[in-house]
Amino acid sequence: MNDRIVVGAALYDGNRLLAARRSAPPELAGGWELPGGKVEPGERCEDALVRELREELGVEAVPLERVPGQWPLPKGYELRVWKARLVSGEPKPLEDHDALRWLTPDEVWSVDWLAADVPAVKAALALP
Ligand code: 9L3
Ligand code: MG
Repeated sequence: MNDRIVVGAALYDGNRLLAARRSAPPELAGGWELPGGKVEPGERCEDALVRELREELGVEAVPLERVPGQWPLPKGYELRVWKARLVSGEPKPLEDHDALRWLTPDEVWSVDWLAADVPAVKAALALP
């Protein structure tokens, strides 16, 4: 069962990592995250990731390897992250975000990541 799993994408353009600023809910607004969202009942995590990137950013992407680890979220949810490759489209903040940034390696820690995303981003950056 993929109950209470949230998937996030470490989406790269060369060495730049995409960060998305949440516009909702109010308690998370302004925080930056790896784009993604809740896995639906019966849905595979990788399928959820593709669906979320389509809905939130208007892009087609393919999941690559899973980033080792999982990180606790409120309400018993858990964040899992996949590296992902952009196939087509230019990401736009269509849903739940009000800004996007492609961060170079020296800019990665210049945004205010959500708490769960800090270790997730560290783990993603640690991958070759
Ligand atoms: N969340 C945290 N980091 C992330 C993502 C994609 C999501 N990288 C948290 C925010 C919400 C919950 O997970 O509390 C569900 O996310 P969404 O379905 O509202 O995107
Ligand atoms: Mg989301």
